[in-house]
Amino acid sequence: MERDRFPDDFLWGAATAAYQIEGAVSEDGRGPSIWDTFSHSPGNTENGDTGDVACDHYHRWPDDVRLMQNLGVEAYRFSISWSRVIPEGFGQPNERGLDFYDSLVDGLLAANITPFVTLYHWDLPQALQDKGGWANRATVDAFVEYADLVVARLGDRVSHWITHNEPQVVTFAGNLQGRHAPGIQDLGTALQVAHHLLLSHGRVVPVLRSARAGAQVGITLNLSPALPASDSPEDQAAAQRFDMGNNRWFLDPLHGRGYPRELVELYGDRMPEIGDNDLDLIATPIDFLGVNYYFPQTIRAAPLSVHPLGGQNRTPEEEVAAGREITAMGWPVVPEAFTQLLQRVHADYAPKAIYITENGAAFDDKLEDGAVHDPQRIAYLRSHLDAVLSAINTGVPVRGYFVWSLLDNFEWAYGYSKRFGIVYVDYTTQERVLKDSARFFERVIDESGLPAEASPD
Ligand code: IFM
Repeated sequence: MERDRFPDDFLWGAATAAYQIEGAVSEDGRGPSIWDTFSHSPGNTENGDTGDVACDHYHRWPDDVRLMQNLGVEAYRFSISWSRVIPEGFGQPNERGLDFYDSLVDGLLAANITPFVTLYHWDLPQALQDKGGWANRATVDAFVEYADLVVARLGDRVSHWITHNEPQVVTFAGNLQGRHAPGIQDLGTALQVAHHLLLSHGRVVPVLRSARAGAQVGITLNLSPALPASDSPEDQAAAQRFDMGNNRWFLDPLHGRGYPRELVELYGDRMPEIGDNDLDLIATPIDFLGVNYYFPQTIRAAPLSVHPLGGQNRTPEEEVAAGREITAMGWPVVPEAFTQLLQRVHADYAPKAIYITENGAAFDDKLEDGAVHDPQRIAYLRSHLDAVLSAINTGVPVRGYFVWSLLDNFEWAYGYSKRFGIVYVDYTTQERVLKDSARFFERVIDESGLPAEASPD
């Protein structure tokens, strides 16, 4: 029988990341990360925005926890700033940085909110980048040391761990396109970075799992389905290569299949150095796969000189011309692709469990008379939650959903110009205002299902 409610034990959460919300970048001994350097270099972010203050969550976290508690949020996914707890990336730990996360975890547990801790959400300590960053194999060892430290401090209370957030973005936005920190544009470097991210993941899985009986460890991938722009064999092949390069490049090795052969040949001498045991380590079994879904890509064939995968995605204007709604990011709204993606991941890789670790949308929200009416976000959340329910109804083991994001925050190269929160942040006063979508999400949690739509009259 089709269920119209989510399972009783389905977990409802909200997600954030350290550099996007914490601020306090020079406080209590925190060292600089690559995002401090990158955002402070002219021309890298919209309006020159930086994470220096962000949502000031470092000081306001008790209010933010209370806010989640009031909404009925059951789990909170946050990331640890590596350079806050080890300012130089390896070596000397910073006790005051550890104290911050220690108090946050205690505060969450006291509010009955389950912490989901991400170790790496893009903010590599600058000191490690100065030594080659993720392209340097020594960074993998530093990551293991970092995981050891965090587990020693939080592992008695944290049961859910995510090693990396979206290694695809770190790889390509950060090291091929240069639009994210550290701003490198080199395919060989990018592929070496991807390999080391995956290797570091595999190496810390047992470290995190050892923390506590029953600890669950996973990795979060941003998966973007690749839809061919037409039936032509060229577009179909380009879409398949896109899928190999962005989705399967991470999914396949994590599931013991190594890197997709066709691309290994295409990349040729730009392929990374791979140690003898690396692929086995990368395939260390995990307890869950974190899936971040926002939108699919519609791909048409293009010369290799245009894109290393020989494909090009449709522009926002083309998406609109094709009849699709787009968000403030220019991303098309395609909930049915979410169901298909989850079914495909289940069919092809059969992870033990899946958590939707991010899903949400940016729109041009306005604070008017103390309220933020965001019907488009509510519609987006409704249709995407419905898509998750459809996947569950066909047997996909989705165990929870984290909305991106709890708060409006620093949206990387877009600075503060894009608002993803269900809670509006007034950056001049740091006041938090619940958007209508926060009230909607509160009802979803309460009913563990989709509230009936209000009738138009
Ligand atoms: O803000 C980001 C987040 O850091 C990672 N996933 C996508 C979000 C929206 O772009």
